[in-house]
Amino acid sequence: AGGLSGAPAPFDKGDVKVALISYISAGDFFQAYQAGAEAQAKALDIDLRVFPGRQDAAEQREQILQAINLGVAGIVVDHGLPESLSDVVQQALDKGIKVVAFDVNLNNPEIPQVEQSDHQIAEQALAQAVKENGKVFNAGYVYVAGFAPLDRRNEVWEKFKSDNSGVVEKAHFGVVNDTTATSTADQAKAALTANPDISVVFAPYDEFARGVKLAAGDLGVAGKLKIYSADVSTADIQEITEPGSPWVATVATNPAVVGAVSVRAAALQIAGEEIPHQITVKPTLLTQESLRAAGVKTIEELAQKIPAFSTSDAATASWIPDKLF
Ligand code: SR1
Repeated sequence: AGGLSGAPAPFDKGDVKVALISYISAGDFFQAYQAGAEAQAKALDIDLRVFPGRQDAAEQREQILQAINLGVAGIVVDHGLPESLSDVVQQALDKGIKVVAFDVNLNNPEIPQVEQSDHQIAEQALAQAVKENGKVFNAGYVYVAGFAPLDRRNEVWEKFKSDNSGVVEKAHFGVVNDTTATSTADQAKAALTANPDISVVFAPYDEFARGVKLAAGDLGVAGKLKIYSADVSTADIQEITEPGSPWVATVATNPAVVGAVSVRAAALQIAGEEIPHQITVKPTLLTQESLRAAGVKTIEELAQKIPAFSTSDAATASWIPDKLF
């Protein structure tokens, strides 16, 4: 505590309270997102109050009310169900609290939206699938409706299928819960057993991809399957690059960078500075081949090789330290 010299009020005095309210906390992506938010908060001398997400809409609403009562200056809402959040978020705005949304469509002009360019994530993953498999293949698709990033990726999948009549979706499955990978693996086993002609699975969330890989390994079909995903973590890199892995490509940002950008967006608003309504962190295609060739084993090593994995120019200002990783 003590504030940042040269920063605008209230950051010049320090100890600015901000809440991070997540809908999901389990899994690599959300843990890294939170770690990035915490690192950025520390660098800004923000007192970040983290409310863990348990996929519980009622609890997330309650947490927003708790944050309002704590007297926070800003709230970052990370995922969630818009219909259960809009009224409580409006209560926060009415009290002068600044709100930033990551991957949840709160449809409010006062709330900037942070996202990872989900259309690009899906487009790049599917372009790689075509590069490696051609335009004629039987596919499995992992999708759960109602999550803004997955819904945006789904728009691309639907267009891809209508543009490529040789791509046949033989099975659609997926679940998001506190054990997404293993629950998805159970469904993938059933889908792959019922449809042994599936050669490509589009699984645009790393927990989905991990589940499909687990199922393929258990069924002994990893050698005839290719999985294309979103997201990356150190554990994902290990799973993608291990010998015989069917997980051949992912398109990803560094989730820690996205967490840091979300906190910076809140800080800029609290300081009264203008920020764009849409704040996008661009993803990068990571293929199994390129990761193996580069000998990259961790997300930190990736950050050393790919500048976009160590920082983003989104939501920056001269007074905000942004070299965190
Ligand atoms: C259940 S939504 C999961 C997605 O949220 C983030 O956008 C990550 O990229 C992840 O794929």
